[in-house]
Amino acid sequence: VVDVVALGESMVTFLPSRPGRLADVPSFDRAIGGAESNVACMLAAAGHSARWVSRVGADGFGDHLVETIGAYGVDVSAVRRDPARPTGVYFRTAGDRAGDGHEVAYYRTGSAASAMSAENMDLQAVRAGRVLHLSGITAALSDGCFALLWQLTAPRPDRPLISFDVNFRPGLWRDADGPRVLLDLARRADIVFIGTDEAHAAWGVTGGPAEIRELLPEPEVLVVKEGARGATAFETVGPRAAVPLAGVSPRAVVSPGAARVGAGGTPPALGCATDPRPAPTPPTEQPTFAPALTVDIAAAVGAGDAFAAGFLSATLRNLPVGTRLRHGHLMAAAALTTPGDLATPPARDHADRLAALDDAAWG
Ligand code: KDG
Repeated sequence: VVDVVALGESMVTFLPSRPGRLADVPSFDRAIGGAESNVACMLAAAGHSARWVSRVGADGFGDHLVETIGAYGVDVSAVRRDPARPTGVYFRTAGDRAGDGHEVAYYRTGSAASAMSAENMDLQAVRAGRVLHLSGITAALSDGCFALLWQLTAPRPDRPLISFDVNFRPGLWRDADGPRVLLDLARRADIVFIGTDEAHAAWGVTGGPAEIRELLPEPEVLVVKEGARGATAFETVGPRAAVPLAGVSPRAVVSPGAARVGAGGTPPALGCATDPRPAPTPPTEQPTFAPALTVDIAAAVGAGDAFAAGFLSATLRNLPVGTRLRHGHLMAAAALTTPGDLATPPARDHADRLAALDDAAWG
C-alpha cells in the first residue's frame, strides 16, 4: 500500500529572472508546480511512498513533469498522456518577499489535466493509498474534474483517508460557485487544510480558527493556518478518531451531491441551507496551536503544500497533533526559504529532533 496518493494538475512553471511586472520581466526560468504533486514530492523526499496521478499532454512539458516528479521518488506510473490536449503551464512574477502582490498567468484552460474524469483515470491506482490528498484547485478546472473529486470523496468501504487542501484560487473560478463547492468538498474530507485568509476570501469568515471550525465541524481534523503566526489543529476525539488510518470514516449521513452552477439548479446558500443532513453536533475538542518558525522568506509559493506534507508525514507516523503541526511548520520553513515550489526537507531524524525542541525554542 502506498502511503499517499496525490491527484491533481501539475504545470511547467516559469519563474521570473528578475522582479517586476509580468509585462516587464524579460525571461523566465523553468520549474515545476502543482499543489498536489508538490505534496507528493515533499513526502517522497521525507521518506514516504508517494504516487502522483494526473493527465499531461503527450508533449515535452509533459515529459518534463513526469521525469522531474519521478526523480523525486514519486510513483508516476498512473499518470496518463493525452495526445489531444497540451500540458498546462503558468508564469509568475516575484511580488514582495512574502509572496504578496505577485502576478500569475495561467495557460491551462483545455489542458490535459482539466479533462480528468472518472472515466479516463485509473481509479484503482487513485484509491490505493493510505491517504488520498486532493485540493480545491482540481474542482475549479472543469465540471468533469469536480465530478471526479465528488466521486472520490464519497463514503465507500475502500475509501482511503481523504486529505483536502481548500486552496481557494479566485483566478481559477469562472463563476461565483467556488466557495460553496469548496465547502461541500471540505465537509466530506477527513483532514482539511485552510488558511484564515482563504476562509475570509471564500466564505467571508472574519474571525479566527474557532469560527472556521464552526463552519466546518465535519472533518475529523481541521488545520487552520495563520501565515507567519502559526497554525491551529482541531481534532475530533472519540469514536471517529479510533478509526484506523487505512480504514473508512464512519459517516452516518451522506451528502446528496452538490450540483455546480451550470450543471443545473440554483446553488444552495453557503452553509448548505438546503442540505437535508441533520446539523452536525459542534465539536467540543480543544484546539492545539503551534507557532510557525520565523524565517527569511525567499518565496512563499509551495509553503502550504509543504506544510500539508509535513503534517501528513507525521500523521502517517501516528504522532501527536502538536507534533504534526510542528512537522508541518518545519517543511513549510524549508519551502519558504527556497525560491521555487519545492525544497529539500530536513531528514526525518533531524526533523524529529527539531520538532521535539521545547516550547521556548519554538517561540
Ligand atoms: O501551491 C502552489 C501552487 O499554487 C502552484 O504550484 C500552482 O498548483 C498550482 C495552482 O494551481 O495554483
